[in-house]
Amino acid sequence: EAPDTQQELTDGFHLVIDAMKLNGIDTIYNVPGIPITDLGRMAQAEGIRVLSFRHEQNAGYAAAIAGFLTKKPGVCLTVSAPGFLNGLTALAHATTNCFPMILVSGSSEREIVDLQQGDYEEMDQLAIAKPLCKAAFRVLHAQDIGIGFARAIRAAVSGRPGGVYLDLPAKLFGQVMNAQAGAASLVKVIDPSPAQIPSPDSVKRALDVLKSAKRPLIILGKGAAYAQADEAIKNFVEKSGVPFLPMSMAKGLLPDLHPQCAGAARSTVLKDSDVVMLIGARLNWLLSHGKGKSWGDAPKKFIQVDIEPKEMDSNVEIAAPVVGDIGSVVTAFSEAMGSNWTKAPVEWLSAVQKKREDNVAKMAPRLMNNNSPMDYHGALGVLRTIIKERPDAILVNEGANTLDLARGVIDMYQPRKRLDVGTWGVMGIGMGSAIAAAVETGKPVLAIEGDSAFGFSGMEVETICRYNLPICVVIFNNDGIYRGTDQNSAGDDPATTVFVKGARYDKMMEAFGGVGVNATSPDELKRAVNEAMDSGKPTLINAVIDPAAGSESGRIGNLNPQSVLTKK
Ligand code: OXT
Ligand code: MG
Repeated sequence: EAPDTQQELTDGFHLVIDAMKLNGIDTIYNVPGIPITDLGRMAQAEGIRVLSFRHEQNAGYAAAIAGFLTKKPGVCLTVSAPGFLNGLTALAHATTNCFPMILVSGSSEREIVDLQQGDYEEMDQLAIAKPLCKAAFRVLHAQDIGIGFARAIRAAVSGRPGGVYLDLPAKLFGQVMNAQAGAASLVKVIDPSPAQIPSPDSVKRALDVLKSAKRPLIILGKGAAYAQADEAIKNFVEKSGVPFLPMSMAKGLLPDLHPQCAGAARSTVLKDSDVVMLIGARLNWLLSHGKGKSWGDAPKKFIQVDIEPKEMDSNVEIAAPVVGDIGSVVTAFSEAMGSNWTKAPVEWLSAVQKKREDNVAKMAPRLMNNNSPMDYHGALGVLRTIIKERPDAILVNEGANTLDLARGVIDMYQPRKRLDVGTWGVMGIGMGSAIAAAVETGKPVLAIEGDSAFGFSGMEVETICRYNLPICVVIFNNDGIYRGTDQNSAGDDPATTVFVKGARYDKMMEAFGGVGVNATSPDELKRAVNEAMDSGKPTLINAVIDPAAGSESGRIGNLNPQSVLTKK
């Protein structure tokens, strides 16, 4: 009798796996350990791709960017307390950036945790996760696993996407129940992020404001890239004839070389525009909150397209708020514009194009710089050509100077190909993002990393080698944070912002069987990157950059607090 009964039972492990499979979750980014080691093993055996990382934060950043790339929640799986905490930064990052992600964490026994009796890895994880994510749930009974996952998935992707925490206490995995009842308890989430159609009044109001403009501007944020409404956005932007400014991760949504692109005329369009339409972009610090010096003195009207009503009027008055999903909104705009919409004034577009050409011309000679050691522009000049020749490759980018200069120098040609530090400017997204990009898209990845930035996730080069992923990491090695030339004026310790001089990061890659290259000139760099992109072999290139080349905090040095007492 025993074997038959066994066959009719299922358990928490399998219900978790079945719930994910039923909802199309095919990849898990994790670090194994008690109580989720077997869950990972079993999930792998059941056909889910389970990628094991060296640190949960990197697995979490991978899940977060997987959510951005796919519009499905990226799943990160961690062990209790310390593993959970390691994953939490990424969960908060996902929430801040509006990426759908679920942090699934094993946890210790409720009865012991709640009485604070000192369980193995004791922590009230649900309470700690709550303020850092969009929603947090705990499942105590096997029959609720289906509902628990359904709620987590819907919370992550509906409305404004974000991070969700799902707490699974160890005991849950071993709970058994009737297999048929178990299967019936699972929930397939129907239409997880329903279209949100904007009200016709709001569409009309927005177009009336846009029509009244003499110098209109469209700002495309990463929300617009996330929407995967690429054609609809392109149609609207082209029909309007309005110059557009892509935020960092919206670069390539329309190509940077598009005649309406104002990326290389940023200061001018912010200052001189009279009507600004924000599409999936927020008026946060990256846009100087929509006010102050960078926005000029002339009066300005804002139109804002966002799925989150609370985003409106966050920093300045929004003359025309349009609440809806971006695909539905821009489609409604194009329809309401009809066939005889008057495009934005050509004098304005010409003025923007003139400024753009001036800036591009100013930069051009610097990109040819063949110095050794390299400076940023010389090194980025060759990488820019490589992306031009391989527009479907994914570019991952972090650092300070390495980030800010690469953003300006490297043109993007396709949507969702540029992945970077996001809203928080967080160092450490590099290897997790690169791994998820390779896994989710199958495309080659070029990760351009400051030497400091790389250090936050560097151990994952082993992960890259282990899964043999087509990732080429280029480290802009200038011996430190911002610059490698700081001196400690008061003792023998190295200055706080410098690293070992002449470090050879390429050797790290060789330790795990990948290809390591030390590149000291733009020519060497070009050859090595092309080789890596052609071969698809895990590669790390130590690009030797002049330690004096960078500037403090890259383009955002103004954010460092200053006192008259310490002013140099
Ligand atoms: O129009 P104007 O004339 O103004 O010109 C603009 C454009 O029009 C023009 N442009 C072009 N010209 C010609 N051709 C082309 N194609 C072109 N395209 C544009 O160029 C200018 C500039 O354009 P841009 O960049 O668009 O405009 P701007 O004014 O810069 O925009 C403002 C911002 C705010 C939108 C933009 O700057 C931005 O997006 N910035 C993001 C900055 C950011 O997030 N930085 C990361 C954080 S910095 C710091 O915090 C660091 N830390 C601390 C730390 C962090 N972050 N995290 C954690 C977990 N712990 C600690 C650390 C440790 S950075 C860092 C490490 C740094 O060292 P590394 O070794 O890694 O890096 P290196 O510096 O290389 O050594
Ligand atoms: Mg550096």
